[in-house]
Amino acid sequence: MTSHGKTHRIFVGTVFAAVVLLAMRFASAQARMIEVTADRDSRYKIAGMRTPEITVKAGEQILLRVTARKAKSWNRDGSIHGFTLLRASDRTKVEGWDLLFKPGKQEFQLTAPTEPGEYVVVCTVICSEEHEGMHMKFTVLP
Ligand SMILES: [Cu+2]
Repeated sequence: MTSHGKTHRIFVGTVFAAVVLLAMRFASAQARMIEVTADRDSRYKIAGMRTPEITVKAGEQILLRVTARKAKSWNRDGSIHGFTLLRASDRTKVEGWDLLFKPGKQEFQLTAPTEPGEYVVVCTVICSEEHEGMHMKFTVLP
């Protein structure tokens, strides 16, 4: 191979790597981050909100960053809280939004429902006698 050909290949390789890096940055910048604590008192918490609730746009990419803390009881598989999205109207589950949390920090890449409306997040782990109260409002805007 001529040195010119080699230089050209290095140049093309560098440009390709730069484009991939830019695309990755763009993709991660596009996802909206939502931080939730699933706490030891069997409550969801969101910083700055007295009553936690989530509002997203239909079809939006979401990065859900969760901190989970053990309450009084947990599942045999080690899950300490759940996070399942239900349609408020008929309490049916939204596909892809049936999550289980382990202790500590974890992240989920999710896509918001495409149908605008009212939803509710519920905990699916019997995490304490307060478990029934572990829910929050979730709104999908058009
Ligand atoms: Cu819970």
